[in-house]
Amino acid sequence: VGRRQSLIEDARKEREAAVAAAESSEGSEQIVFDEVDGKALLNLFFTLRNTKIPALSRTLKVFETFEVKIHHLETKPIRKLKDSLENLEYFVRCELHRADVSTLVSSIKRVADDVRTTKELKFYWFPRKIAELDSCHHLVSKFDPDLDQDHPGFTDSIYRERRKMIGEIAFRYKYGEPIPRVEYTEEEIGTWKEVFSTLRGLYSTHACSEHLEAFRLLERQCGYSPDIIPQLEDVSRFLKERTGFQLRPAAGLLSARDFLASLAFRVFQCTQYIRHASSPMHSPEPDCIHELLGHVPMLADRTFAQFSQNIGLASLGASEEDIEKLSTLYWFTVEFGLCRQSDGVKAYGAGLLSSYGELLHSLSDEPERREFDPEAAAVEPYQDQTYQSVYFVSESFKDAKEKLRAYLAGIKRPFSVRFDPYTNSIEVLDHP
Ligand code: HBI
Ligand code: NLE
Ligand code: FE
Repeated sequence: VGRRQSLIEDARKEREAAVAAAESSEGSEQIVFDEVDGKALLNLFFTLRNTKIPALSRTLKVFETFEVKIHHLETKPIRKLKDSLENLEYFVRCELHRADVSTLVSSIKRVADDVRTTKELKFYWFPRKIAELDSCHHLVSKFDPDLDQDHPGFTDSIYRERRKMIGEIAFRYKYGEPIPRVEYTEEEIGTWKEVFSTLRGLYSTHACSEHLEAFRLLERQCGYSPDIIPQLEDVSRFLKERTGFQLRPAAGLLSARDFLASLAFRVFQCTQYIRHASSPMHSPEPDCIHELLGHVPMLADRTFAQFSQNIGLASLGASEEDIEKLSTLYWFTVEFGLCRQSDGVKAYGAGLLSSYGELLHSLSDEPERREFDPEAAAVEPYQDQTYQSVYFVSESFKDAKEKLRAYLAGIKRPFSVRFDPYTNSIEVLDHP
């Protein structure tokens, strides 16, 4: 079972749990409406194409008769297939007694044409303030060492205990607090040292220039070295100064919706535990090696930071299908992206920069390399147990950012969002 399967299961659960998913009754004869405290909230659409002049006032009279409270009334030009004449469609959002709904609708049908009703177009809840990320830590059970028999830590009770302890930090964490420090054990530092030293040797030939540059800064300013596992609080402060990104502790693999939502606020959900000592060269799940060596240096780059935030903003309140596409896109760029540079193709994906096994594989003759195209990358099947067989190569971050922007602009949502950096909050602009 790949991560994709788990995401689908997760999506199904979320769908069931969600207060209401987008729903519309276009084309159906049925009357649909929302009910609140015995009142009906009705969205009514009609045209007056076959009726003569005082039609609108006659229609409104019907609303008056039923003592309907009109919340909103608007008109929109439409073109019906049958006649090429332009018509106006009326949209009325109103409130009335539940018992009057069907009589009202049939009375309207007598004076107006093309009458239809829709439910309120609802969308998934999403955080609008940065502190609301405190409720975005829904974990997926994938890769849980307690539940996954293939996890290298499954039979290691000491490792599992350790994961629980470190995970507790994330569950208790509230926005604004300093991230508690972890005193890593000798064995954990040993794992870090092995991975750090091997990767450090590969970066000059395999990592993109942006990663190399940030890595030098992290060594100088943040104590990156083979002997010390950096603390998230220190790294978070470093990033805040560079690009405004900050870290918050995560207990493991989060739902794609929660994970992506945090990016909208320039917050990166960061695991704090380390991979099992028995598999240093590759871990299928994120761990602090992956975050600190793969993600953090990239998030210190301005263009890349903006790229990441843009995916996050597009994910807010998005449909299940779009979340799936955005996380696949994230997978083939932020996690496993390659880019062309003056001295050849290099890695910028964090999943490559934190796994010496896959870093070597990605730039060898084995895998297929394709030109980055968001439309294609968003639907390319991927697996998360071992190395990828396909990688997407970008011209540059700027180019990738432009292509992504064009792709994201095509995603439909009944509203648009804007991040306000002064208040760290999301402004929502409703589309009629
Ligand atoms: N959660 N903590 C964490 N780290 C990730 O990298 C991560 C995640 N949840 C979902 C996820 N990545 C993928 O679905 C991305 O493709 C979005
Ligand atoms: N495979 C990566 C590593 O070993 O560091 C982690 C990928 C997390 C998505
Ligand atoms: Fe990652």
